[in-house]
Amino acid sequence: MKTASVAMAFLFVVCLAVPLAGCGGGGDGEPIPATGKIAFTSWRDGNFEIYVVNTDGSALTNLSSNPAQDDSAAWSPDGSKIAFSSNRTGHLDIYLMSVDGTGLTNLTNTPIDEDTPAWSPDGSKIAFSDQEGEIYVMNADGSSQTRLTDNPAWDGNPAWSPGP
Ligand SMILES: [Ca+2]
Ligand SMILES: [Ca+2]
Repeated sequence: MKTASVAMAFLFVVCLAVPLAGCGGGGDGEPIPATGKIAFTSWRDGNFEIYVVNTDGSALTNLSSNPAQDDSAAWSPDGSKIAFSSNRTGHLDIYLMSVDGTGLTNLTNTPIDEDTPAWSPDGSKIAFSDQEGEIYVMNADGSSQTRLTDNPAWDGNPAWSPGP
């Protein structure tokens, strides 16, 4: 019991000292940890917007600032970008922006609705669903959109596994 306690204490100290060496991710081949912010959707300015806030509640920032519906924020694994859905062209598309709200890119740009982006762990691909209730995957630059399901029932809300 005592040995286990000492071992746990040692592990705790090691994790504090070298947080990138394998205790919390970020080592070789691992995704860099998120930047300590929470992205969420808010109606506080009269329409859906993507906001980010620090985990202590400070530095609340509206990243989308558009009268359209902006929703379903998803951080890239390296913490540098946010994928989200917006209907600013009249239909929902999957967009990408930097974490400061710049560099907005429409990844899907189709006349039907796409929503609920989900990143692959390596950040190279994004899964999403469309208004027909099918699941798709594409490269993170919007290329090679591929439908994964073909079912008369509704399929949605994709979630990517962290490992193989
Ligand atoms: Ca909006
Ligand atoms: Ca679309």
